[in-house]
Amino acid sequence: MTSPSPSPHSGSPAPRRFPVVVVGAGPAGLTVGNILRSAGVDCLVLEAESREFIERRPRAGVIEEWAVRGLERRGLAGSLLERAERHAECEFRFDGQGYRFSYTEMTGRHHWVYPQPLLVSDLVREYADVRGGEIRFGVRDVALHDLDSDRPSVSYTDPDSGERLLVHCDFVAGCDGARGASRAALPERARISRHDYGIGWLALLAEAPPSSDCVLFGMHPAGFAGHMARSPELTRYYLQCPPGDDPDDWSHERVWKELQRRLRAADRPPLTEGRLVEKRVLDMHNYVVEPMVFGRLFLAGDAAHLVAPIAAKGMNLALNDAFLLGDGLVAHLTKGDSTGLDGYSEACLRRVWDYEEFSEWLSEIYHGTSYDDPYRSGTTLARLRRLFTSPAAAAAFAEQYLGTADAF
Ligand code: RFL
Repeated sequence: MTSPSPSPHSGSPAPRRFPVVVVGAGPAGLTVGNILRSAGVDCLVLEAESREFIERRPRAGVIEEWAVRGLERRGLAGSLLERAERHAECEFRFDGQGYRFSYTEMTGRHHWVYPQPLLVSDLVREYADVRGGEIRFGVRDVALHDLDSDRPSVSYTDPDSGERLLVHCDFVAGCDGARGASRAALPERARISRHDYGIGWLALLAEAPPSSDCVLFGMHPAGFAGHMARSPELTRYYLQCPPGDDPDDWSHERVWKELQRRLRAADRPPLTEGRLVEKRVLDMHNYVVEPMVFGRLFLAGDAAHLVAPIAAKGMNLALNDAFLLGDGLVAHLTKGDSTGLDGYSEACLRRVWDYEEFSEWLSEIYHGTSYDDPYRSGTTLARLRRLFTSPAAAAAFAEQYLGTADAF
């Protein structure tokens, strides 16, 4: 598991020192950076890609209300509150009918739709341009050192000079996603649990206005299809496909024919079609790294756990980790209170495992009718109908869909 890391070399400029080095400028890393800066704690964010790239990379769009409130409390939700759409319902389509599920009517809570690139742009601007945080884009070969000591360090290759630079710190926040340097630096004692769904999703982004005012889930014998608004001009769609399928086998015509078929419902207009600007196959899997702390390395977001986009939870988990880690680091570094850092891993993992379980449960709902197995189809349809006939089942679904359980 531990891979050899390029060592900082002795001819390089004198090492710099920061209380915290944050690796990765996604939602997790930038939120941690912003929390530190607003408390006057210095940190350095190291990002492998360019600023332009991370501000455009399309991904998530659904943010839960508790996460919006968490951003708002930390002064990070200004644009989001002005521009994001609030959703109150989702719709399940099966057996040729559409069934509306009004979660806001039931709970008073919403889902917010705000594309991840907009959130990342807001967070970078706030961190670098407003709060004066240091950030290096385009860094290469980031390596973490001496994580089990109280003098950890991070080295990287500067993209301009090509020099290998070393930064000493007290803590490393590993926020560099599923394939970053933090995962590569995990020690043997890390336990990684992985679940493969054995299915693929063709993830699509269409230059087309949303075809409904809410998220659509289509359960069809040919496979799942999903519709999620991203903006008035952009819509994300998903099509279940075999894992490892080649996106090039999915022509424009084939995609739209299949989406129209799987999302068709009586009394609903056909989907509005448009140019496909993203088309990639995701092999659906989850993993959890336990614990989320190794010496002075604190993992957050996808670096610690992946949850397939089935329930739109990944960015929400990343934000939850970032709130806990940012607050914990501030308390430790400014007041000597280490309660938050000591309980960090356990506190994050409670929500992580809950969302992992919900993702599995929802996967059976989405995919259960597509296995050419009449028994599995029968139980899946029974589960679906129960959401519309049993108030207790509906309330349990709404709580997990919105992430509002008190237990966290
Ligand atoms: P990110 O966003 O991957 O950011 C990690 C950053 O680290 C950089 N990096 C490195 N930097 C330095 N050195 C290295 N060695 C590095 N290696 C990587 C990367 O360039 C990047 O900038 O992780 P973070 O911050 O943990 O955030 C996680 C979320 O991005 C992710 O969970 C969500 O996108 C998942 N997800 C969704 N989550 C939701 O909550 N709601 C949704 O609606 C939703 N939809 C989705 C999604 C993920 C999707 N894909 C692409 C799997 C839809 C899709 C299609």
